[in-house]
Amino acid sequence: MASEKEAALAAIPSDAPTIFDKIINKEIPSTVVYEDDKVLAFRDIAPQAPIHILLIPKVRDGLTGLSKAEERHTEILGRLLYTAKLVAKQEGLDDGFRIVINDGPKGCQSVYHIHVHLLGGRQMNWPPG
Ligand code: DGP
Repeated sequence: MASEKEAALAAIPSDAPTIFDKIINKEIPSTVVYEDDKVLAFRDIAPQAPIHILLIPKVRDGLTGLSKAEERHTEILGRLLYTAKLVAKQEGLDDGFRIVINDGPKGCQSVYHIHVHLLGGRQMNWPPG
């Protein structure tokens, strides 16, 4: 299986549908931990921490990555972060957690549907790799 870095370098940034559309449409299984009309949160298939959850907007609306954000996206961006806090609480991450948004090849992004990583359940280090 390719490393996350290899997957990111192999990924072609584009507006094409991604695997996350299939997860949203329940065409492929995922472990959903939170869902509302705008946001879906599910466990990462390749966890980098005991708790590793991805939060995504159900409608991408051009937001393939954070670098593509426009004024109209501010509401969903805020909602993703607020939902990350709710899910962190739900997961019992009371001593802290980490939020990551990878962007572009150098940011190690492999799926071009914006997503917030919520990581927790272990001591994090700094700086990240
Ligand atoms: P990034 O590298 O920031 O683009 O993160 C993409 C993440 O998506 C990566 O941590 C692995 C995860 N992922 C990729 N495909 C699937 C999948 O089919 N199911 C789930 N649950 N996660 C996936």
